[in-house]
Amino acid sequence: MPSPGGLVSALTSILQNRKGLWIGWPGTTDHEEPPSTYEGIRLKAIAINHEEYEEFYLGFSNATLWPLYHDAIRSPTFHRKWWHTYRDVNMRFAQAIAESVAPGGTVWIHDYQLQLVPQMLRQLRPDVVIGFFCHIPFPPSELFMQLPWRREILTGLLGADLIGFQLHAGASNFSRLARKLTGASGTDSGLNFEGRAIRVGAFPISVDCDQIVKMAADPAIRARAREIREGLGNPEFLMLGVDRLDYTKGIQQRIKAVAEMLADGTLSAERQVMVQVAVPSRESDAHYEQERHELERVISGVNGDYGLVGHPAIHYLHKNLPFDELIALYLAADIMLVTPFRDGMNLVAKEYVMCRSDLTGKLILSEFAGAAAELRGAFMVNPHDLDGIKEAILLAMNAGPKETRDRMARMRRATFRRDVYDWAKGFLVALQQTSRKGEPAASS
Ligand code: GDG
Repeated sequence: MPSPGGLVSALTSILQNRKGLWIGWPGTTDHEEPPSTYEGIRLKAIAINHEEYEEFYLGFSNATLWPLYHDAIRSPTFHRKWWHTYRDVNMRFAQAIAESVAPGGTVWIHDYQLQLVPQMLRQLRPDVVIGFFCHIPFPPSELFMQLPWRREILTGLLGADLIGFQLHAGASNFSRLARKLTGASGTDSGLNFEGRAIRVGAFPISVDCDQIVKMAADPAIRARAREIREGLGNPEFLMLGVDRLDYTKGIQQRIKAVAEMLADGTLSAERQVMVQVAVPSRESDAHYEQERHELERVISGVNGDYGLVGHPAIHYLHKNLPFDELIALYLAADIMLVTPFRDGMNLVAKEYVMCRSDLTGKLILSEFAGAAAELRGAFMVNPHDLDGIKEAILLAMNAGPKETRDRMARMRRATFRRDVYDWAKGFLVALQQTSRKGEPAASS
């Protein structure tokens, strides 16, 4: 069952219109026959066995690259065996694509798990147009240089005609590293490598604005939002966090900030309630298991210390909710807390903003989320600064209707400017232009 987020919807409609083929790993190591179509799109499943799941997925993708690309918030682990399996699985993807793509066809490769595929595919099929998009931050040299296979990863990506990142910083980090380590020449937006011109750029992802606005106006979902508030005792302020349970998301930090405010009497469990949804993620990884245990220990401590009978201070849900329910929660929340230590974009922040058509609701946003570049109307925080988070909560609570409206209107304008369909179209148009240009980019 695919996740019902905006990314899947956007890619679904693009693939439907272009009669595309979706190649991917179905997310399980079971031997069950995977479906061959989804909403009229042809699917091609790449099988991954249990050992590859451990070494390619949990290992190299999520215990080496994920922490390294997120400011090394946890120490990245480097294992040669994981690297070999990452290479093997990337080759399997490249071969599957090479067998399926029409002559001169277009291939769009997504994310850090498949960074070697562009170059592998180019060797197998020099006729095809290749785009790559990195959904997570691309780290600066100081961090990336730790990677024992740094040159191979860069060369892998350089197989693409267009390499897209969420922000200019990612594009610039990548281009600089490519020039330093691979012999590529050029600028932050265009490189020459092995006689080919490669475009590098920022393509900030977004959400399906119209769909979210429509859902947020649905009377049944609005009634559910009221019911949620009533169920919580109609608090003065409802604070909400929605994240995959991931150590990069800064969930514990915001809980600690709320706990300190409960301790000093700025908040009380009866009047101000917090709801934290933590969606299960990468559960067989030890780091994630540890994060879950710590988070649950902190939350139960806060409830033990400051909750009252019938009024826990923090309502905690460790589950994947239907998207309707998420929209109802966004509608019910007065303050949305999005405090990652580092995040490529953060779609939750944009989804919240899209739900608030009456211009109520306040967003507290980490300056280290990609979304901070666009959502300038948020109450910005440094997620490492507990006092700063507390101050931002207080500022948000005390902001009057005019300030709240102005901030929300500004954030909605910024989000409406480019939805997820514009993002996908923008990338694909740039990809076609890049591949047609042919001549090498200007070198510096
Ligand atoms: C990666 C990058 C980048 C969450 N809980 C539920 C649920 N969700 C949906 C949200 C949102 C999506 O999951 C989460 O997206 P984020 O962007 O917040 O975070 P990551 O999962 O880390 O995504 C990130 C993104 O890729 C896209 O490029 O922004 O930086 O890390 O759409 O709505 N959906 C449902 N139930 C839930 O309980 N149905």
